[in-house]
Amino acid sequence: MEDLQHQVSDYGASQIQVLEGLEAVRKRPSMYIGSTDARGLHHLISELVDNSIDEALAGFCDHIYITVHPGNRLSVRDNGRGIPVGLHEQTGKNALEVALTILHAGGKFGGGGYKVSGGLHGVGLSCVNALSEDLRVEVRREGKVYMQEYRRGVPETDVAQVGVCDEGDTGTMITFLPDDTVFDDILFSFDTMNTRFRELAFLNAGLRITARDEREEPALERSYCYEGGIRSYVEYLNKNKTLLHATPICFAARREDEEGNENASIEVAMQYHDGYNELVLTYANNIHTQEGGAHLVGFKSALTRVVNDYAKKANILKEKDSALSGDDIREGLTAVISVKLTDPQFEGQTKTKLGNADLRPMVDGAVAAGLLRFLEENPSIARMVVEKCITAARARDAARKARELTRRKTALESGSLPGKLADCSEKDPALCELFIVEGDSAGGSAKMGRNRAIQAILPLRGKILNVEKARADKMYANQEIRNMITAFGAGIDSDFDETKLRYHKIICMTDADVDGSHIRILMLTFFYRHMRPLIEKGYVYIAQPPLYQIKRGQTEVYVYSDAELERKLNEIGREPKPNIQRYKGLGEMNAEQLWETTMDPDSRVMLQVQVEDAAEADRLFTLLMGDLVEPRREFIEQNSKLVANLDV
Ligand code: 0RA
Repeated sequence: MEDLQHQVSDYGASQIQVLEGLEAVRKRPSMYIGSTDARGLHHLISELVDNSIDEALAGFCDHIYITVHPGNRLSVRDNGRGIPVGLHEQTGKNALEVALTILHAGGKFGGGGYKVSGGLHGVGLSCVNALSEDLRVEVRREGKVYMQEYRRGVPETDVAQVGVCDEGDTGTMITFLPDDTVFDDILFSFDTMNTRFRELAFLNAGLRITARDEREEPALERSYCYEGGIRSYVEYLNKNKTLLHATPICFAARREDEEGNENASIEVAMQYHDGYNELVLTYANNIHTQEGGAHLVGFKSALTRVVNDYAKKANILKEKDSALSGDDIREGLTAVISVKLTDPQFEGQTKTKLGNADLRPMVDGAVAAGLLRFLEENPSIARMVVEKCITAARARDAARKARELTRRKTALESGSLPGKLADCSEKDPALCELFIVEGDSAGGSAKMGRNRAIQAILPLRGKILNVEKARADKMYANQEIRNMITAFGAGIDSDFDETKLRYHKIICMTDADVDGSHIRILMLTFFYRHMRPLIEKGYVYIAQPPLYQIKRGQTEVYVYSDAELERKLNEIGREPKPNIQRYKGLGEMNAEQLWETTMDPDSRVMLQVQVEDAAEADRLFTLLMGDLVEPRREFIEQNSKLVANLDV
């Protein structure tokens, strides 16, 4: 009797804890999933998929299915062992219910092994449950099918057996509807999720991830599985590049503790191309370590040391020459470093810097040994790589001189701004906007139509230099580029200083045609490659001039897309026939029209450029600006997609 009472009161206490826990998540969702915008919404998918990935890392699951159902209900299913079902001693509840209601319980009982969900994402299943209008979990284990349903994190039913299945048919399926009273919008983006699924498939060789979008008719399906793992990832990233060697160079190593249990594994794949950009992506337990850390430091130090040693030994670099810098050696390099470890330490501002110091010598050792061997076994490739590094060093030298010249010149001209710039009178950068306008004639209208207090205009003549195909020294010599650098006032490359930026809105205003979109891409490429904080911090915008003017009598309305034209015409009626004018260029609008439709802060529509994913952005810019003409044309034809791809 006493015992029973004890149990009952324990149960009561744990029940209250659960409700308090989930209530906390619902009250402050951003504390648990970062935000309640599109990013937070997609975080819910990661929470579930990460648990299934953990099951894959443990070696029990090789296929994950994600389905978006009509109405934005989403399910994640895997063929792992299935979340345990049965009495959970500590709480007296079903273990499955515990996994779904106790914060951080999700995939964590068991211990040991590599875990994604132990990293940033560790808030688990219960968090998704708390933020779902409804959720249903189905587990297949030991020939039985179990099910439980929830509303906003509260059980609607007990865990119950609802059927039977084959003994070998095991797994977990979770289906949920995000709570529309929590999220700004519950629209899942199939593109956004697939970018992550592809990345996860690269990082976990052999794992298959299949995604279906059943909101479309017919349904869309994408399936990702790469037997080559990160080797395939590097091949994918380098797809539209001209390569210096046919296949990526790969290294791997593992480490065990005293009992012989593996506690760390590292994998590296790298490949040089003939371009100028460096792309080194690092991961720890499948989490993109944006701030780098021990694994990146180990890789860089080994690479710099080994290439210098080899270059001297092979007498390509002479005794008197100065050593090649790490930057020179990484020019034109694409690399992926993926480490998995049992106790990842995430540090840094965004908790994406790997802290485990012991990983540094481990990665250094594996890369040094593997790379030296590769260079010695492939002397002709080795010579090409070293010569490319030497050229990079010379170009960097020339660029530095050119940059110093630009800087000195600016100083001599006593801070003078480009002659073509029509500046604004306001001095507080937070209030200032700079329109970069295609063509002198549109520039003229913009100058006349603007609000002089806060809006500055910089006209650009013709196409600007394609920086993707020019080394830095040539870039600094280009007048249009120099005008932008001086107008922005914040410097460039390693000198870039955001605090000196003269405008907090930099707005690309180009025609709504193929040339306009090309110029816009050239500008964005320049910003992305040489003033990346501009894009990362959201200072760059794309103006949206209207496509049509509809006029009837004294009324004029502007519309910005074909779909909107259709809608507007239905709204106002087609009789008497309105006059529809299609704008081909900004130059066709007078100053007043340009202000009214595109520049007036109170009524304009602008797109903010955001690049969330470095890998995708790099691929995109290579694709757009690189040597291969075919994919570029295809891209320009579907230009509207750029916006979607850049997530603006
Ligand atoms: C803990 C123990 C066991 C499986 C899981 C967690 C598990 C959790 C999730 C979440 C999504 N899919 C999952 N698959 C498995 C297995 C315990 C055992 O069978 O020995």
